[in-house]
Amino acid sequence: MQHLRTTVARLRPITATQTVKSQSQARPMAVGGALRTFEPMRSYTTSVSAEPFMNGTSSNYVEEMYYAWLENPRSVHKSWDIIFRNANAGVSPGAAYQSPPPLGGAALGLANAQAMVGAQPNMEKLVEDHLAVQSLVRAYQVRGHHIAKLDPLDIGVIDFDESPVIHLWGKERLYDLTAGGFYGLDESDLDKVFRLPTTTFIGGSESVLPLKEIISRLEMAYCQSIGVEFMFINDLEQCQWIRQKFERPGVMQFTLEEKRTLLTRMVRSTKFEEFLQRKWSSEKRFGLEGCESLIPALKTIIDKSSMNGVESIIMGMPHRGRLNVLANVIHKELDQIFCQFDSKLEAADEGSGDVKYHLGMWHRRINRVTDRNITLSLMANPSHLEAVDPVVQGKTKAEQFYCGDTEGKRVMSILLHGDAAFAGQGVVYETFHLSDLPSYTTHGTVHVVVNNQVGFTTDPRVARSSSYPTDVAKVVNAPIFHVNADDPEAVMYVCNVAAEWRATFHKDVVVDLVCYRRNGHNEMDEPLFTQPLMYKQIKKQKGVLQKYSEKLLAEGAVSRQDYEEEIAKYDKICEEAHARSKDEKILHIKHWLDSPWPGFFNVDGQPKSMTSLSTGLPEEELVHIGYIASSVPVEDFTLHRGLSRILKGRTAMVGQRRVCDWALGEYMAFGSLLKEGTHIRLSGQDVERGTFSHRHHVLHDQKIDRRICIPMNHISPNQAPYTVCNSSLSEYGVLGFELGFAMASPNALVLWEAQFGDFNNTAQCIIDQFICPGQAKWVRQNGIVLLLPHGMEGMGPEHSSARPERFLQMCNEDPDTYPVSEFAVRQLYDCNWIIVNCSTPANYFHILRRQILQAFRKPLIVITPKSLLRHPEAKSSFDDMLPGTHFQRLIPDSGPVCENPEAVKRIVFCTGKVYYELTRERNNRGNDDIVAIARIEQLSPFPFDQVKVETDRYPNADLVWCQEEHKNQGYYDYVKPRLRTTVDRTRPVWYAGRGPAAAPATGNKAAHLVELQRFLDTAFNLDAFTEQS
Ligand SMILES: Cc1ncc(C[n+]2csc(CCOP(=O)(O)OP(=O)(O)O)c2C)c(N)n1
Ligand SMILES: [Mg+2]
Repeated sequence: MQHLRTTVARLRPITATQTVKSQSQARPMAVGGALRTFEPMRSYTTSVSAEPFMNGTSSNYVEEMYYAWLENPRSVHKSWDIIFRNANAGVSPGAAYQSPPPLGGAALGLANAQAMVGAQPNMEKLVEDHLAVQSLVRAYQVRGHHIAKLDPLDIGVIDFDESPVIHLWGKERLYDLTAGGFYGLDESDLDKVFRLPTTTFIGGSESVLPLKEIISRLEMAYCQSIGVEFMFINDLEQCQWIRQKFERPGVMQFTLEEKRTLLTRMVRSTKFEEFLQRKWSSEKRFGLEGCESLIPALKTIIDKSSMNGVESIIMGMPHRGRLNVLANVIHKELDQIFCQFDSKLEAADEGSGDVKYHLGMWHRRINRVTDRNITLSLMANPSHLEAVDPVVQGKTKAEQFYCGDTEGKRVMSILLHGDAAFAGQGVVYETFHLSDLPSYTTHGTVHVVVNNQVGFTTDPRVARSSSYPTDVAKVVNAPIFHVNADDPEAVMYVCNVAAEWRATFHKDVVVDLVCYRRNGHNEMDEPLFTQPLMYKQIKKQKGVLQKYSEKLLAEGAVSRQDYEEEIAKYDKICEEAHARSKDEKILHIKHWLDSPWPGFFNVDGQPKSMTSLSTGLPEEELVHIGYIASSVPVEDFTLHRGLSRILKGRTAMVGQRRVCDWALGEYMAFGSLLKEGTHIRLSGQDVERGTFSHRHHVLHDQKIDRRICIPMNHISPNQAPYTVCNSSLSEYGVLGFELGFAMASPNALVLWEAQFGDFNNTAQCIIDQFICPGQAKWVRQNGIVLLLPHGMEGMGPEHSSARPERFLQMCNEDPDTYPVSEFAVRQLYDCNWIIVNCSTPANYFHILRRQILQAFRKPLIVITPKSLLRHPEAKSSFDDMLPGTHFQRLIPDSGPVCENPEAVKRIVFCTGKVYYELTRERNNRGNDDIVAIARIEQLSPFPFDQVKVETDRYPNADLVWCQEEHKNQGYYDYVKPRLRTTVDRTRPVWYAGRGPAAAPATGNKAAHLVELQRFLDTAFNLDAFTEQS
């Protein structure tokens, strides 16, 4: 909250009124050359507002126009000019309107108007005073939050230098008033009665109030423990809604029952941390001390949302207060939490697990306030702050999708943030930008910021350039409710409003809990090293529970005995759970699962089958889907001619040649899975057409704007829906979102395609923190598919490499051990992810189908081609896709080398597109009987068994790994030790490829071609390695 550049003095808005006033003070305004005077009292607030069209939201519009007219009468339409002149001239209500003067009669009309502007001298002052009141109201609405008492420490982390916080009735403010700085109102006006504008609700049932009362009510609404930021919202209905919520007199009153519930929640929140501190004083837990009201805040949002019909809430949050949220919001058994502090617990599940303040949780229970079922899940997350935000959104979207909740009425998300992370992490912005996109919206998220005014050891003044940590939310017009977290009733109030806002408008909203952090970043840290003054103040600060209980005791809302009993009761609960936790000898990470998949596994949590099924399809089905892919299955649709040609080409491939190209292979896989009931969601930048204009899953009518056709949704009447969506230009946010979507159900094929593979690195955190180790850390599987276009095609260093080396480097397989178990399935089950680089459309088709047909889920990384999309040889016959066929982990050479394998001098192993360059070169050289080429299609898990078949088949051949990527990139470092392990280190493995380099590819096309030819020469030169051997 530093740099609050606007101050109380700056409560004065820069409005037309102000400009008018300064101008009118400098010199009287002229209308049509004559001096402008004003009629008394009949002005704007009376006669104009009595015009029949001056009601509801139109009055705001008219109001703006009136300001503009005051500044320059010519800036509005003539008819309005006349209305305002007449109104000012005291024409009776309803009579101010006159038809505009005829063209050419301007002079006459003006003369009349001048005559109508009577000589009633007090009018100007009256109008100005009313406008001043209106400006005052607006000033509080816009900037009241600048002087609200938001900081429990009152140490002004916000830069209040130029902003004397002055109470209205204090001398300074009166001075301010009498100095003429307050819109021209002065002390003598305080008892005058003013009509309230329609843009305020402070009057309740009153339409007029004395100025003193107006100011007092505005102070109550906008300058106490709540600071409301909303006037930037460009929707009048929404602004009015918020005004009502905070301005209506008496809105912040609570029943005795509500106060007691709030106190109980505060007791639990506070005493939970105290209990942990007592028992494990030297353990890190990232406690909530200083923001204990977070717990009642969340519970209020949940209660209110449950009341509004929400049945499932998906939450994401960072470290701070996480254990408390698990215990007191999600209701994780306390003994399960406490036993996490026992370092002697043995891990029972597979995987390496995670620290206690990262684990997730899923729990269905009855909401006590509403008596309705509610499911709460807290997503497991890595340390990387805010990374979980898009994942939560994706999972929420998926749950909404699967239960047909198209408006977000039954499923919603809550995201918690730290102040420093919310302001600093770009993924927050990326996530906000998904919030209103048709295929990504979750229909409103409630964001809660634990704003303890520090990030680790860093002050806000050096951590962000915005006034508040929450400014990022303004990009989506989300209202922001700042609240002093030491005022639990105010916290409860804003949380209620936030939940109602979400239920009413289905848009994001932010609650900024302004608080402090009683301890260091964690319980071991010494905060005085870096925040000495802040922590001197914190040491003096009474705890919020103490303050609130004193308030309720003083009010008589609770008795001391009841209060003490409540504390004792919770203490007992904690002690008993602690005793039980000592019996726990084994840590079950499965108990911390955030996304169970009921029915997918057998009762022991194992896959229902470990066999490898054929992924082929009957010919009729291939033909049927192929024809859908070649057609426009709706009437009267005008297709682009170029696209008609493409579809015709597909028809020919299906009907005459029985072959698939890449796009058709993908179509066959998608179409068949949809037909079998699997939902498919393909998301990424420009995926609908395909970056390389090969896919065309969404057809656009060339004559009717926005009329589209998705043939994939016309495959069969009972098929599952197909979602294909161009995403926002984000990788981190969108990949996180799709990962979350894939988490919700195993029965969906969720794919994210990078525009070019290299862009995956802006989503690195999702890949490194979630996709690669997700199962190991959180025992949850995920079948997300990443399609990463890749290939050295002379396009320069960018757009060439999907960085396969990075994915391969993160595989959990041991390169030095030849696996003994059954390969095809067991290896897949044991791996952390699958990495493939298919060289044929048929293999691509099979891998996509296998992803769903296998009985467990693993992330699949597909290194996809670019030039192969149209390569004449990169076509597959239907024969390779029929029943009985399946994904080929390795494609052996089936040419002349098979006739006399003993005579083969070399096996060149390769993967992906370079295969076609190798075969072309081999044909040119005519040595296809002595050099075999084998394609490794599944890089990870490595097909040791099938590689062994090849190396055994050609006992006299040397082994070469050939790749088009540079030596320190691509696959070489991954493949070499595995090849060596396969041949038991009896034969060397030679390298043919580009040399090591810093960049993925040269920017020079000629150099690219020279490099290509050079490594092809090496690959086929049988003497190339003699000197090295
Ligand atoms: C992406 C990322 N960068 C850095 C860190 C290291 N880190 C952990 S907590 C923290 C400070 C967070 O401050 P804030 O968001 O205000 O939350 P608080 O700890 O104050 O509750 C930092 C920098 C991290 N966890 N994630
Ligand atoms: Mg912080």
